This record gives sequence, structure tokens and C-alpha cells, in this order.
Amino acid sequence: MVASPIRIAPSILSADFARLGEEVRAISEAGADLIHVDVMDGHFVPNITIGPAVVKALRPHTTKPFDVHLMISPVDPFIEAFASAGADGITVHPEAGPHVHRTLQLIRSFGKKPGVVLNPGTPVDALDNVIDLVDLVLIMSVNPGFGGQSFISSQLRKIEAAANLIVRSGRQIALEVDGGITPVTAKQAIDAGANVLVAGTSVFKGGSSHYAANIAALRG
Ligand code: S6P
Ligand code: MG
Repeated sequence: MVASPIRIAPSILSADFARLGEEVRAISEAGADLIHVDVMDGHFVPNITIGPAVVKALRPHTTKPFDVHLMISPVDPFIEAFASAGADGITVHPEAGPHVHRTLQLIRSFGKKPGVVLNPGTPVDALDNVIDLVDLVLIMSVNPGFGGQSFISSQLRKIEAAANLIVRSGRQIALEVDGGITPVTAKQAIDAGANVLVAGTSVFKGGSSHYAANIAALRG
């Protein structure tokens, strides 16, 4: 297999929310490959962030793809709104609704890239019956809800297992990791098979003059 390039997806959860448009422009110019948008509802996860109106408002600020991570339940009623707002990829948790297969089909029906995301406690087997539907598998290396948490090393085995499953599928599927990514854990995740790294704290630390170096440091 040809090694795929590493892509960095800064999570705007760690940006200055009072200047979100400016922040999205800054990380785009600093080398971000994707813009990771964390959507939380205070129900599926214990925090509340942003909705489709903010995604729509940010869309003109960059040409980079929007990688929208939905941590909401129910999720199906909001897929169309995020698709219309300018999401490029939409990633959902199997626990967010009774029919994850249908949810992934719904995302595809809007011409968007479907992704499935596994929490630290969710087994890799959850991928078995949806792998043919997705363009992205996201492995959470923290329990979702807050930025700034520590990488859970036991998830490295899950990244390896997901990477093997993706190879066996014969399809082009990105393997993304989210939570506690630093230059050290980035290397561990890449060695385990990840090729997209989400990072909030480690990208936004130090302010905009540091973004390019922070992003470069994660590429290994
Ligand atoms: C973690 C959150 C993740 C985010 C996060 C990563 O609770 O739900 O989905 O992408 O912002 O942040 P950090 O600070 O761990 O890089
Ligand atoms: Mg996320």
C-alpha cells in the first residue's frame, strides 16, 4: 500500500470564538488541510458548542474542506442543515441514533462524505457493517466533550485494527484520530496507521504567529 500523506485538521473548538472567521483564515493560511468543526448538544456530550448557522457563516472564510464532527442526538434531523451550511464531510457516532447505516446513507444522499466515529469505549467491531458506506473512520482518543484532555493510549490498538479493516475493505477511507494530539502522540497515531490528525489545543497554543509551526510539528 502506498503511504498516504498526513493531513492536519485543526479543531476550532480551541479557537477564539469571538473571532472565529479570522481564526479559520489564520489556520488555513498556516497549513491546515481540513477545518474540524465540533458540534455538541449538551445531551449526547456534556458540552454545547455551535450549530449550522455558524458553519454557514464560516464557509466564506476558507476554501479548505469542513470536517464536521456531530456529537448530537438525535442526529438525522440535522444532517440536511449541516450539508446545506457547507460541510464537506459529516461524521456521526453509532450511538447517536437507532440506525447508523441509514444516517450514513442520508449523508451520502446530500453529496457529502460520510464518516463514522468510535468513542474510546466503542469496539472496533462497530465498523464491520458500515465500512462500505464511509469515506472516513474517526477514532476518538479522548471521551468527547472538551478540548485539552490527555490522549488515551489504549486507542492505539484500535487505530491499528481500524487500519487493517480499511486495507481489507479495498476502499479509500481516511483514518482520523481526535483528542490529545501533540507532536508525541501524533507520531504514535501515525505509526498505528492514522493519516488525519485532529488537534485543537496543540494547534491554537501561543496565538496566530505560532499556528504554522504548531501544524508543521504534528506532521512528524
Ligand atoms: C474532545 C472533542 C474533540 C475535539 C477536540 C480536540 O472532547 O470532542 O472532538 O475535536 O477539540 O481537542 P484537543 O484539545 O484534545 O486537541
Ligand atoms: Mg472532534
